Amino acid sequence: MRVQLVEGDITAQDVDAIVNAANSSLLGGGGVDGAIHRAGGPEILAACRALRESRYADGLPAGDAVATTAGRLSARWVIHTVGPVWSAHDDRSATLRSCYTRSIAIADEIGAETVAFPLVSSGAYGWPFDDAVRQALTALRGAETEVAEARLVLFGREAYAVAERVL
Ligand code: AR6
Repeated sequence: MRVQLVEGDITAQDVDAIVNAANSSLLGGGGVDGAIHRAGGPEILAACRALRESRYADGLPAGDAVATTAGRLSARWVIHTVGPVWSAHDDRSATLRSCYTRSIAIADEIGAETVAFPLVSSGAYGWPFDDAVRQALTALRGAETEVAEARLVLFGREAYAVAERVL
């Protein structure tokens, strides 16, 4: 799998699947989650509600991932994953890497060949930016998959510059 850094808005990526940095409720939020629901429209929320009424009555656990329609986005699917909240005294990095590897496994299941990721947990969930990039790249580079391309989408020039330095 090719892994590359891209600067931009994840909702504008021309890929088969877009990964959402959601929360366990799957019912929307701010940041990248809000942007994806706004751009994709109400079909995504309806699909998330259906998941809460069936497989994920207690919510989607941190580190796991699940796919829904992408509504009116150009992607076919949104893969929702839930990052861990940063903790200075508890190492949750395996859960963060699992967001990437589980999302790639879901992409394999649905047949997505190109997947765009946001930098999970690096916003509202407070993960230090450099380390969030490091965890993402470690997880993606180690993944065994049929996915041809994973794009890590950095929001803004500064975020992109920092990620490039880490790379
Ligand atoms: N495209 C790409 N990246 C973006 C975009 C965008 N349109 N918008 C923001 N980012 P966050 P988290 C970047 O907070 O830390 C939500 O409320 C942003 O700059 O979206 O995993 C959920 O519902 C940051 O680097 O996700 C959860 O409650 C990165 O995306 C909670 O936030 C992730 O920031 C999840 O927090």
